[in-house]
Amino acid sequence: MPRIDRIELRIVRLPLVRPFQTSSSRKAHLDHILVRVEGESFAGWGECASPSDPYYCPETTGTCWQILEDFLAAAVLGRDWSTIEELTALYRPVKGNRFAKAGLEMACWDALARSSGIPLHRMLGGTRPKIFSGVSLGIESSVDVLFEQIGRYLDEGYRRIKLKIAPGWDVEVVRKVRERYPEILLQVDANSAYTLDDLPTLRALDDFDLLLIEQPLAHDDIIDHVRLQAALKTPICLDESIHSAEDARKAIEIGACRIINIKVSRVGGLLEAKRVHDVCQARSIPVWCGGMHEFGIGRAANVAIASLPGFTLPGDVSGSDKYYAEDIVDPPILADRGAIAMFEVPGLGVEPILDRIEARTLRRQSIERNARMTG
Ligand code: SMG
Ligand code: MG
Repeated sequence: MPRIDRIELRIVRLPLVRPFQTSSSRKAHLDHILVRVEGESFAGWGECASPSDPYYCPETTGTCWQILEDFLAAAVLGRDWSTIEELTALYRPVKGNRFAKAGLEMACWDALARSSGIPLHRMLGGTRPKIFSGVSLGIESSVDVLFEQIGRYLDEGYRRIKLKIAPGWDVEVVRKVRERYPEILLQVDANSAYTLDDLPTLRALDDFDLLLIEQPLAHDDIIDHVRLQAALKTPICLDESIHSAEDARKAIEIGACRIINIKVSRVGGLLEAKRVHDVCQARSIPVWCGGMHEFGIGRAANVAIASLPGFTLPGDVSGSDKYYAEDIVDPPILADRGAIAMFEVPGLGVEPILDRIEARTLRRQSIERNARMTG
C-alpha cells in the first residue's frame, strides 16, 4: 500500500428527524467526524461516530478530534503499511480512544478495499448477501407515542424492536408493549442506568420473554453483571463494557453475559470488531451489530461487518432514513422489509456526496505529511 500523504478531518452535523433520548442523553442532531485519507494513488473515507458528550462513554467529538490530529495522524502519515494489522501497529502506543481510532481505520479499510477492487464485506470475510435489522426506539413522552413508533417500524418490516429503558420508564412500559405485541422480538437497553440494588426491577423484566437486556449495569463493569446474569433467565447483552476481543473473552468466561453487541467504533475499528466476532463465535455466543446513529459512511461499515456469520441476531443497523432526512452518501442506505443488502462495489460501497458534506461542515483540518515532517 502506498503511504498516506494527507488526512482530512471535518466535523459534519446532521439534524435528526426526531430527537432521540436514552437513560444518559438526549440528541436533536449528531456531530460526527469524517476522516479522509489520501495517498498518491488511493483515497478512502471513514467516520468517527463518537457522541459529542461523555455520557455514553468517555470519548467525545472533541477528544476524538484531538487524538486524531495530534497522535493518530502523526503516527501514520508517511509510514509504510500494507495490511490493516500493520496500520494499527503504527498507533498501538495510543491507549484507548477507540472511537477516534475507528474513524481512521475505517478510511484505511475503504482505501485498501477500493484499490484492491473488492467490496469491504468480502475483504472482511462476510458470508451474508444481506443483513436483518431491528430498530432502537428512544424514551418517549408517553407510551402512546412509543406505540406509534413501534407500529410504524413493524409496518415497515423491521425484524425486532429495542426499547431504551431507564428508572421510571421500564417495567410498566415493557409490560404494556408486550401486552399489545405478544409475538414480536423485543429487547431493552438500559445504557448502564441500574445497579444491583435494582435487582427487583431487573428481575421483573424476566416476565416479558425479552431476547436480551442490554448493559443494565455500569459502563465499566463486568463483575456485577456476573451476579445479575446468575439471577436472571433473560440473557444479558454487554455493550459499553466491551472494548476489545480480550474484554469479550473475559466477560464470557466469567459469565457476565450471554450475548454481545458489537459496535465498530466502540472497539476501535473493523479489525477488532472481527476479532470480537471470532471470540464469540468460537464460544457459541451470538452477536449483533450495534449502532451510534452513523451517517452513511459508518453505516456502510456496519452493514459490511454484520455480514460475518456469527451475527445471527437482528442488529440496530436500520435504514438511515430512520434518523436523517438527507444522508451524505450515494446510494442511500435503506432497508427493504427489514433487510439491507450488501453493496457489491469496491470499498465501503457508498460515495460521499461532497456538496452536502461541504454544506454541513462545522470544522475542517487538513494534515499533510510534509507539514508534519518539516514541523
Ligand atoms: O444507530 O440506531 C442506532 C442507534 C442505536 O440505540 C442505539 N445506540 O447504547 O446501543 C446503544 C445506543 C447508543 C447511542 S445513544 C448514546
Ligand atoms: Mg446499547
